[in-house]
Amino acid sequence: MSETSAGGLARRSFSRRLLAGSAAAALGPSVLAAPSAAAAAPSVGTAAVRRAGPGGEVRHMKLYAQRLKDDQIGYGTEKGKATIPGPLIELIEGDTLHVEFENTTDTTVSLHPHGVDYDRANDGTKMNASVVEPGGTRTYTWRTHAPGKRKDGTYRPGSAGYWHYHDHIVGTEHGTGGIRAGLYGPLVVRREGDILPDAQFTVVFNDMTINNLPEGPDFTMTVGDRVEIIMITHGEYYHTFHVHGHRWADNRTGLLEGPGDPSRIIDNKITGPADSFGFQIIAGEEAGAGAWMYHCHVQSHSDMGMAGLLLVAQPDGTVPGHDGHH
Ligand SMILES: [Cu+2]
Repeated sequence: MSETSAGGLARRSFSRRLLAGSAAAALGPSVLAAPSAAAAAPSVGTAAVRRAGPGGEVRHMKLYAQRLKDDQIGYGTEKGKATIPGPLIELIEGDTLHVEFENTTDTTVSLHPHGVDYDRANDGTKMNASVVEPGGTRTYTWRTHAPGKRKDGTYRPGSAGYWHYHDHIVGTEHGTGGIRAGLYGPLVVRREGDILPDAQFTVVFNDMTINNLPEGPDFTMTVGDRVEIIMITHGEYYHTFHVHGHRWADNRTGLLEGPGDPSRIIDNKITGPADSFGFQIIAGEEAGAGAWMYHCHVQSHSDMGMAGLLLVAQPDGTVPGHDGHH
């Protein structure tokens, strides 16, 4: 469908089938929008940013494990609507989340989070007797906390970060088969005052796939949008994550705190199994509208399909230099 890139390079490895449906699924629903996010309209290209309100809420959600086509398995917030990656779960430091998890598959599955606080009963492992048999339901409880000082005067980190969750029992007691099949998803914990994005996309390097697709999904946005990328790696390999035309700060939020913030600015980051990070960009800032690649920069990996596009549209919806299928 698309013949050449702006640079004239044959888009051999980018001749992709249209993956609009998959891309939409990859975005996933933001199941737990931050409280202050609901009120204000997205402030695209304006001076005002929206910020996370205070934490401390007790939240509840339903999550289902479901078999999908081609031996894949996914998590979803509604029965029959599982996606790979699973739904984006967002919390603010201080929040508690109760996940009522139902296993609609024919195999024992579980839910194991990274980054948040949980006790043995919520570990999601066979060892700690917290897996879910076929047809079973279990409520997992995750807690989070703000940073503070311990009694001994040392500093205790908060829970904020770009984290993720995954199965820990399908195939092996490490969930190797479940992760391979698609049982994983993003988990974002914000600190009160963190800047909220207009749009969010999750990219998971899983073995040699992105989001269990043979070629990476494309993500559509408009110039000036504050876009959050949540990047997770699973599987057997190390990768490097690179975005064209945009850069970010290599710190917790991916954003600079001020002109003196010493965080290194990068556009490429090495990432290994179970690593996760995230950042925000202003779509097309300095680069302009266009089709901007994101890809693994291990050359053989990108050549084999570990690449997709950030389709940064102009306000009229067109993407200059792109074939216009979107
Ligand atoms: Cu790679």
